[in-house]
Formats: sequence, structure tokens, C-alpha cells
Amino acid sequence: MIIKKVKAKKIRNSRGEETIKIEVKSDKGKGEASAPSGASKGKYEAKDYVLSLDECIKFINNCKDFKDLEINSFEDLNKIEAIVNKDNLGSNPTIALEYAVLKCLGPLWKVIDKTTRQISKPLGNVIGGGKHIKNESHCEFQEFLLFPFNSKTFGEAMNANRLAHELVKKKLKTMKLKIEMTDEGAWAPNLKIEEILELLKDVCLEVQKETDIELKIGIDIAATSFFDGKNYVYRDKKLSPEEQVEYISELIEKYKLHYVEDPLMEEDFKGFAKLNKKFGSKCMITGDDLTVTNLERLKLALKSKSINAMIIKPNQNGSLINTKQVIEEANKNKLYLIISHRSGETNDSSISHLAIGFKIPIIKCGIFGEEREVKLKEIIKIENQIKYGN
Ligand code: 2PG
Ligand code: MG
Repeated sequence: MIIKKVKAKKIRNSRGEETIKIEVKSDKGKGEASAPSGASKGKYEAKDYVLSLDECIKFINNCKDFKDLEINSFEDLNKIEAIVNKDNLGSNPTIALEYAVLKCLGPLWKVIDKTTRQISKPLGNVIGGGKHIKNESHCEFQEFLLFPFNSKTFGEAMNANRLAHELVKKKLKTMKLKIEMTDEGAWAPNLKIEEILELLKDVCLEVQKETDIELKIGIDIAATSFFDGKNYVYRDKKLSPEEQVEYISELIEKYKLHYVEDPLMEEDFKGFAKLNKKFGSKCMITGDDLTVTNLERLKLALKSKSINAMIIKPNQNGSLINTKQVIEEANKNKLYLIISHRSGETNDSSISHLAIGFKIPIIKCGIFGEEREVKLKEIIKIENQIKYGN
């Protein structure tokens, strides 16, 4: 495939922030993609924009080096990264450009691996707080998530999560609570952590009664966001790092948590390791801000046995080539992988294709809202293509 034209422009994400969209025209076909942005960013994430968004757009639109560049495979992305990369423009222009270029070669999942048959499962954000809501008086934990454990198809899993999302709203109404939403389309009730988990326990039972799908509960604590340098600061208590490990241990046991992301702040490899040692056989102890889709951080986490699961966010890394290396290293070390949306999302569904192409078992995404649903529906589309070839 020969690149004919690359065009960048400004769009807005689901939070109303400006971000980049890139269109690539080639002799074979077109590709377009855009980049998301996080609110609870890890300290070690690649910078999303090194130059201003306007400067990035100008650079791409005036660059003569793309024209007639030949790209035939994922590996050829190194030709793109020689022109645009996380160091000169930033991670967002780079990944959007890389997605768009690969899409010129056909459906992205097929470009990555057309032999794959594995369909990911959704991990859906149903209730939230932390940095994903404006109202700081709400719950410190960023996300309460549901995982349809025994679903057979993606559609079945998605519907179970959607039913749970509806049931939570009904319960909040009955409780006469104000109905608010997080950036990711999850409910944001002003309830205590334990009250939320109790409510979810009931909702999971109701969903199981109706659908036979067993929903397991997970949490993204995003603990860095309420760590003051010494303690984890809750509305009603302050916990030392040791006490935080104890508290999270209690929650894992009491609510049979299946998934726990960033339970401690982003430097505390040892604290993660304590939880992983205790619960690693039955709960995914997951690094996000800890590992930031970065090979060096992953190696540190492996060395200290901090995690058994890891979030993959391509724009945390800033290069699709390096993201693939991180995925390979994590697979080699038998970590569970979870590919994830960001809180500020666009209608781009490239991560759904990456989930399938790289055989990533779980996709973490919101349950409700256009920018979230487009990613879930894309997986169903790919599932059908794989099953029925259409
Ligand atoms: C997270 C993400 C996505 P953000 O912490 O896992 O849910 O949030 O994009 O704000 O970093
Ligand atoms: Mg997270």
C-alpha cells in the first residue's frame, strides 16, 4: 500500500476536550482514527502532546515525508515512527496516525492477526467516582466494574452488563439518590464504598436470576488520586499504606472481588506484591498507573511480583510497535491482559480491533454512551466476521 495523503484535524472527545483525528488516503483504501485522553493519568505515561495540538496538526498537514511511503504490515509502522513519534509530537498524534495507516490495509484486527479466533470479554464500568466526577464529595474509588464470567458470546456479556447498569439506576431512584454520571457513563451515587458493593452484590444476583450470567465484581481504585504522599485520604478516614493493604484485603474477601486495579499508589510495587501474594490465585491484581503500558515498568512489576494482570492503553505508551512488545512480554510471563478505553473517549474503535488482533482476553470499557457502545458493538461485528465470515 502506498500512502497518498495524510490529513489531521481537531475534534472533541466525550469530555469536550480537543483532540486529534487523522485521515490517511492510500492507493488501496482509506483509514481514519482519533485519540482519547485520560483524567487519572499515571506519572510515567508518555506525554499525549509534546507540541500543542495546533502545532501537531500543522506538522502533519505540512509534512512531505508521508507521500509515497510504502506500508505493507504492522512492522512497517517503524517508517511512520521515523517521522512522527511520542518524542517529537506526542503519544496521541502517533497512535492515531498508526491506527489510520494500518486501517488502509484492511480491518485492523486482520492486519494484526487474521488467524485469531479468540473473542475478548467486556469488563464494564457501572458505578464510579474519584477523578471521573466533578463532585469531589463522592466516592474515592474511581470505578466499580462488572465481569460476565460465564457468558458465551460478547453480545450476551454486553447485555448482562447493560441490564446491571439499568438495575443500578432503578435502585438509586428507589433510594431517592441524585442521579449523576461519571465521565465514562457510570452512575455516580453519593454512597460509601461498602454501600456500593452491597448494592452491586444484589444487582449481580438479580442479573443472574434473569439471564444465568454470573457477574463478578471488580474495582479500579486509582489509589494515586487520593494518596497525599503519606496516607490514603478517604472522606471518613486516613489509611497508611499498610492499612490500605489490609482494607483492600478485607474488601476482596468480603465481596469476592475478581478484579482489583491500582489498589496502591503508582510507586508502591511492594504493596501490590503483598496483595498479589495473598490473592493472586483468585483475583486479578492489576497494574495501570503502576505499569503505564511501559516495558521497563512492566519488568519492575514482574521482578517484584507485584501483579498478575495488566492494563494495556496504547496512548499511555505512545507507540504501537512498543505496545506490541509490552503485550508479548506480559504474555510470556502469563499475565492477564486487559485493553482499556480512556475516560475522555472518541468514537474510534481501534482498541476493539487490538483486543481481537492481539488476543487480549478482556476489554475494559464503559457500558453506556455513544463513545463506549461503539467499541462494544465493534467487537460483536468482528465476532460475527470471525464466526460467519461476513
Ligand atoms: C483508568 C482510566 C480508564 P483515565 O484509570 O483505568 O477507565 O481512566 O482514562 O482517566 O486514566
Ligand atoms: Mg485505571
